[in-house]
Amino acid sequence: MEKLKIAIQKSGRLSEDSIALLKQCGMSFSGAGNKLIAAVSNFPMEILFLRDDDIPQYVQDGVADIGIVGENILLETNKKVNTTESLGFGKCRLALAVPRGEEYENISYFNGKKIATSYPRILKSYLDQNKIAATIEEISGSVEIAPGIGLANGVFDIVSSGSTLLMNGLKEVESVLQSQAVLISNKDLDTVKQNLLNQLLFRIRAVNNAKNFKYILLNIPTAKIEAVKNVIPGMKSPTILPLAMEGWSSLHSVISEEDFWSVIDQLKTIGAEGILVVPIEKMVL
Ligand code: PRT
Ligand code: ZN
Repeated sequence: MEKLKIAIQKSGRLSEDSIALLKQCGMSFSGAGNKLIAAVSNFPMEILFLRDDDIPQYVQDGVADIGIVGENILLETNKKVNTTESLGFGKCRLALAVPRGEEYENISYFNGKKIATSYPRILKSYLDQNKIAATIEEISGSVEIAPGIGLANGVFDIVSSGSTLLMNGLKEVESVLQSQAVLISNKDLDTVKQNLLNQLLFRIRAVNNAKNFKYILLNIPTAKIEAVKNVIPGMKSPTILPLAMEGWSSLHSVISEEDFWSVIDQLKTIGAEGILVVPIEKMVL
């Protein structure tokens, strides 16, 4: 039987979330981290553990059918693959930074300057777009130390919390690209593999939808049900059950994580009691 081969990062910032996502999608496997390949026992799938930089190439060449990789790597390697789904983890940005003491007004600062980066392709296209003539110094790691040792005037690197820049006396001056982990796929999957990919996508969406919502249960005076309905956005039709206590009902619904705290506050004001909020494991819409 044909198997869908998925490439994920062997060990690094995307590994844990990639493995967790596959497990939440019901994939049963072991040996992650110390093997090159793991077989999934309950789905026609094989997992290849690779360096993130190599994943787009492997997917383009069909050594892997699909892969999980950061958009930063996908854009930099510029391979011909389909971007199938954004996964919502591994979020970061690619940014330009300069020594904290520098006076910086706008991007023209970089004219005639030298910028150290591991992302020369993305940087070049950004500089070209902005008509900036700067020298790109390509280095493969520890980019943030380049200005301190006199190798460059600024850096173009991944930032997430900003603490690496801070520790190296740098300040972010331009945020160039937002990135997150994405599912990529080979452009010529046969129908069997395309079908398997569709099944996986169905599961990924159910898992990721669920992450954005909570199940809420609360007790409310029956007379206040209309008011509650107005507070919970997007609620089609809540489940309402009478409580043993006269004049009170139990209301069940789904609310989005984003609205969570403001909704809870309003519900309390309306008179809701015994509010329970429960995580949802899967959500099929
Ligand atoms: O060994 P392999 O080549 O597979 O791994 P790697 O070392 O090249 O990559 P890894 O594991 O560091 O990152 C994998 C992917 O995670 C990246 O390609 C991004 O898509 C994503 N990601 C998310 C990050 C970060 N957040 C991040 N903070 N990748 C790197 N960083 C580094 C950054 O380079 C900088 O040194 O963390 C530092 C900045 O972090 P803050 O929080 O101090 O700003
Ligand atoms: Zn890498």
